[in-house]
Amino acid sequence: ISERPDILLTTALPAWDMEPLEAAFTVHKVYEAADKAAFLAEVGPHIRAIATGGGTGASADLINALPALEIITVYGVGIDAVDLAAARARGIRVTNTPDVLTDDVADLAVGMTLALLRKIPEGDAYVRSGAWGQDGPMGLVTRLSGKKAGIAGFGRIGEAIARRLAGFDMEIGYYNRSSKPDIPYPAFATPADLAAWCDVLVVAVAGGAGTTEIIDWEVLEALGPEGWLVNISRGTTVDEGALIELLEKGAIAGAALDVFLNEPHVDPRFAALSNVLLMPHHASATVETRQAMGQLMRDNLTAHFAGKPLPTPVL
Ligand code: 8YV
Repeated sequence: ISERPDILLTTALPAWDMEPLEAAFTVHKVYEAADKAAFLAEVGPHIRAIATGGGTGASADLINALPALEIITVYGVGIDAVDLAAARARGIRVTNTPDVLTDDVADLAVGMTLALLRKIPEGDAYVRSGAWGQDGPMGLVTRLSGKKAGIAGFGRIGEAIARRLAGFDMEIGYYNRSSKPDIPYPAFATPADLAAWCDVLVVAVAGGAGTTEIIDWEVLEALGPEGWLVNISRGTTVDEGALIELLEKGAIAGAALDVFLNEPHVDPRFAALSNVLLMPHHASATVETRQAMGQLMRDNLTAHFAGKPLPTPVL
């Protein structure tokens, strides 16, 4: 019998995480298995914990294939890919990595907003290609300051984005499903109301069934041809088909997206659009934040197996 509890790792982690994880646990890398079902049939009965990513999560099928499962630790703040009902039904604990990634996610939202309106990637390409010398100055772009930023989802990350965009002298408004009495910015009753008011709509809602396509055709139309969309939440929160159609017709000005419906396999129509800025789900992907996320995930595992209170429980 191993003294190191058996854990199922569903996603590759940096070496700085693997070393301490493998020192404390017997780590089974399901993502490396050629035959996942056979792998699970073999190691499944011993697995006491799942360590998983925000996008990968843990399905009911996976949870139910692991009879000794006690805890699911998510390397990410979003727990929408974990079947919480299946976990709850078996009394399985769930943890995530809130707070440690807030600043970096908010930074990327701001960076993408600036890059989108100021056309920073286009400017870089303009210099590199020699177009500047050949064709003269690049076309004019859009100012950020003085414009209205609408934050859809005013949790920790939404609030951090608002604080930063206020520093760029943007006017801030927000939509949140529950009221936020201490927030100094105007609240809007629906995402469509917020979209109709703002110039830049930043989506920072949690993913999951409750927010699926919360940014729908109506909201995008309300944003309008002078309006910009920024999404750092989940691909599911935006009606992607509607977004692409409206971008193609110029019915919204542009979009900066860090998340997509079928990521990492992004709808190829995005790449054909000139009014989008595309990022590979990178908002939390700094060395500093990823180290903190790995540490917090291990802290939750260690606390669980020591019978101590979990640092960041969801369930
Ligand atoms: C991912 C994220 O977890 O925190 C989240 O919810 O989406 C990201 O931080 C990251 O890609 C690792 O899976």
